[in-house]
Amino acid sequence: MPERLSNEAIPRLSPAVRRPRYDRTQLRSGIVHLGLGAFARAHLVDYTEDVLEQAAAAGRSLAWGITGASLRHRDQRDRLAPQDGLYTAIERRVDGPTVRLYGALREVLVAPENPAALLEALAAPDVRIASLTVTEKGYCLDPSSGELQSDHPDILADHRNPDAPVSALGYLVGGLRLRRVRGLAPFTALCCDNLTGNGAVLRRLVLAHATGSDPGLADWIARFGAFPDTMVDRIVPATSAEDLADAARLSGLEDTAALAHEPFKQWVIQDCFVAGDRPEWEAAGAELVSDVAPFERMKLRMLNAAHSALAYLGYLAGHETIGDAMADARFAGFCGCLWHEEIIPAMDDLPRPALEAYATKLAARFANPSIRHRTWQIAMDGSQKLPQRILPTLAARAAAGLASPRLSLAVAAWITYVGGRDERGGAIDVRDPLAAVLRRRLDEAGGDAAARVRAVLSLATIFPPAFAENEALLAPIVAAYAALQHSGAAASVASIVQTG
Ligand code: CS2
Repeated sequence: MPERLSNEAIPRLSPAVRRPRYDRTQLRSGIVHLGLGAFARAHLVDYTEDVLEQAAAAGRSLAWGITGASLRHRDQRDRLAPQDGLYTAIERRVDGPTVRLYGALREVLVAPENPAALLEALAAPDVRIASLTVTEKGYCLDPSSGELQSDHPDILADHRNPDAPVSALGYLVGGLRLRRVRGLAPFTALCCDNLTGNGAVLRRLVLAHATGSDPGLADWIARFGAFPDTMVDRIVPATSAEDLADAARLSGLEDTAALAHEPFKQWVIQDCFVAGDRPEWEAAGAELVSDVAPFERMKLRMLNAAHSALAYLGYLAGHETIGDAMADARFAGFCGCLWHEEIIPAMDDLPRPALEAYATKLAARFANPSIRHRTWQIAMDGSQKLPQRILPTLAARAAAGLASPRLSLAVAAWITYVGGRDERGGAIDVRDPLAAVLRRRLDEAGGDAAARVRAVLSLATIFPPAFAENEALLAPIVAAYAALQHSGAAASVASIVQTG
């Protein structure tokens, strides 16, 4: 067993590993990040690590270190704390892997163990940004309307006990409350999740949450706070045993917090921070813009939509990863048609050549065989993802009188998936906050395809009110659903590639 990664062990890292080019002992936390999954550690931390290196090279202070916080589980902290917050990331390039050691993470908190410590961290004068990757469901919003679910158990718990919140929103509001009392400026709340208008949504949710307990605080946040929109992009699968073994082999040290990611990364950020105070992320390649919406629409409706479509259809057909699905010519062809025939034509406000070029790049990223991104992982939480990934394109096309056989098939595949049985009759481990509701509706609807589809599409928290009433939307989904039950995902996918 190799030595465990830690500050002391750094000299024994393999020389090939790129390591922090700054003095970690000088780091101060300027950012508190909520939701310390692999994505944030391969994206926010990656950009910030570059900023810290550049600050050190220029002789500036290291004021943008990161305090990470897990809102539920202790596992990230348990892996990272014995390693002094250090971890390595494997960049899985087509020409072979490279490894980088990240030092930007100063400490990791586990909110339920000590809520006051996280609230204090958020209220620290040095902290100017609270960033979040808590996944779609972490915002306690109604996916269809984007409004706060004020009867969500976590929100009710926050109101009962504001000094020991449960939700991410509760922590943001609690941290802002302390800052106001102490005469500090608010932090900028930086949403890094795949939601449409994510900054505006977060602002609305935070204000709704604060209004519920303290309208004066809500006014203060509305006046002085900032909630930039962002578009975040990097494919970072959940770490596998193989990733950990590769990290140990490549770095020479044991690292239980290692991760693997693709080479590509993109971050588009609306440049509106409290007092303009933010890291120079543009020096690390981020794009600071005044309007994120076109970037975000392109990413959610092309990358994430295709991801979800491939996840449900691929899973049903027995493909373990997106790469496996893309290695199947039927699925690669389907994905190409999905972009070129259905999604791109529905984004007529964006330049067609840029969208075509984007699709070509996405196809190559999805096909990267060294990225093992499981269809099952992406299939999680579909009820929270479809409303921003697939439904707007479907609705826009229907309004224009256009058929969308591939998007309809994707929705039908999701309905099949949440039904809980794969094509070989095996049980599917469906992870979704609405899994039980969806399953009940399907069971109650009986065996008729139209009744089953209608039972799901009439769920107002996911679908806009008119969705299930619109025959032009409903009928193709019912037909695709029936075809999936009859001939399976691979045949359904292949048939649409041919007739497209
Ligand atoms: C994926 C995303 O899990 C999912 O739903 O679609 O995590 C995707 O990999 C990222 O958004 C890529 O930036």
